[in-house]
Amino acid sequence: MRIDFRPLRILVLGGDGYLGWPTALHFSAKGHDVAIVDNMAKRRWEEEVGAMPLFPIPSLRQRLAAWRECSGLRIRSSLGDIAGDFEFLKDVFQEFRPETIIHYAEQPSAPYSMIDHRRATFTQRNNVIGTLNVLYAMQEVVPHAHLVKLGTMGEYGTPNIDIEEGFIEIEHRGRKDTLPFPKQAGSWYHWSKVHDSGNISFACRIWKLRATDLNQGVVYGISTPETDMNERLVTSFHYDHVFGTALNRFVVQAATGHPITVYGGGNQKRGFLNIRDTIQCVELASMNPPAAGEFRVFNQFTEVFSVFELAKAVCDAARILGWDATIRRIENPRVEAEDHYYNPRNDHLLRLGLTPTALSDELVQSLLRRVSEAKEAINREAIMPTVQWRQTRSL
Ligand code: USQ
Repeated sequence: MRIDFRPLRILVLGGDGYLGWPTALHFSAKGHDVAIVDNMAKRRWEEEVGAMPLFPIPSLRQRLAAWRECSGLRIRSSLGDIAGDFEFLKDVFQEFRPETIIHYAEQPSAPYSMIDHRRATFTQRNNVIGTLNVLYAMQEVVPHAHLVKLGTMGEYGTPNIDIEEGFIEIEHRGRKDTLPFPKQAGSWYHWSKVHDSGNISFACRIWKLRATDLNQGVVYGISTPETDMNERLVTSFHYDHVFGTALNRFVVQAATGHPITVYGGGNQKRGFLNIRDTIQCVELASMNPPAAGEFRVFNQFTEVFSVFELAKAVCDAARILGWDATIRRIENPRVEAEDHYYNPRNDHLLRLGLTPTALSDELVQSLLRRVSEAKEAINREAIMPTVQWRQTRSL
């Protein structure tokens, strides 16, 4: 489907983060009226676990000033905690009256949620209550707005059947129904997203809200057209064992000569997508809103790889550059299936016009080159995993 342009008031919750920042820039560049809400929590969690982004990130105020200088465009911002301060959130909604609310404002790391009891309960309180507050504020202030919520493919786990998009038609004892697809999440973080999905679906049913739950796979990459405009517009790229995602970690490991850390056998499969495709998907969802009362679920990934295939792709690309990269299978700190069937569907976004960015040698090489520019800043101490699913303890 084509994206017909109509400028919208778009509120990006979590607009200072890895995905929130480039999303806000993209919608602003497209001519939408964009506002950001953030409480800078991610920056605090990074300090807490000693996991700083690869490239230094200016303050939100400095980033927004840099965007104004580079593009001539203004993005508004409000600092506050959507989970802890409902009145603040309602005030923002009342003042900005968003037509689309893109919600990234959650604790995004599975390992962080598995550190200990404090982080587990924090993750669920922060994520579940934050989303519940968004639903209540929508219902009271902007009931016609469209909620675009970042969920995760990890909600489904790895069942031995094809993974549908949110729902499955079931025949049971002679009767049929379309029911939510079974959820078998693999961390307290992933379960927080399951609880969010249930709450959003219920809010759509009782209040006729409209929402799209984007069950996203593992994102990789750093470059978007807007963040590439100036070094002060860079997004927060993590390679540490708490906030770094698989491919981003592997690229940094290869660039520093650290063996690539494949957890366990490496046959665990996941859906992956480039950061540019995250933004493409969020845009497609935003420009094609659901009907009032509709709760729809899109699976948001472009390709499926096993962890070992991913490690091998990085290794091969590094060798083409003449770097000496190796793969090391280490004991899996997580509890997850390592040999399993995996066939998730992603038809909805393709039907809306998603044009996937394939993981190629060139793409991995350009990521490797980009990361190696900051080689001196890489903290090798942050690479090996210390959070154990079987035995959660403090860092
Ligand atoms: N893995 C390794 N080696 C590493 C890091 C990870 O083998 O050094 C493996 C993990 O065991 C897992 C897979 O790679 O099987 C993916 O791990 P990840 O850390 O890249 O991703 P995950 O913890 O699942 O979480 C990330 C994001 C989260 C998002 C999720 C999508 O942090 O916000 O929801 O990807 S999904 O995985 O589809 O649930």
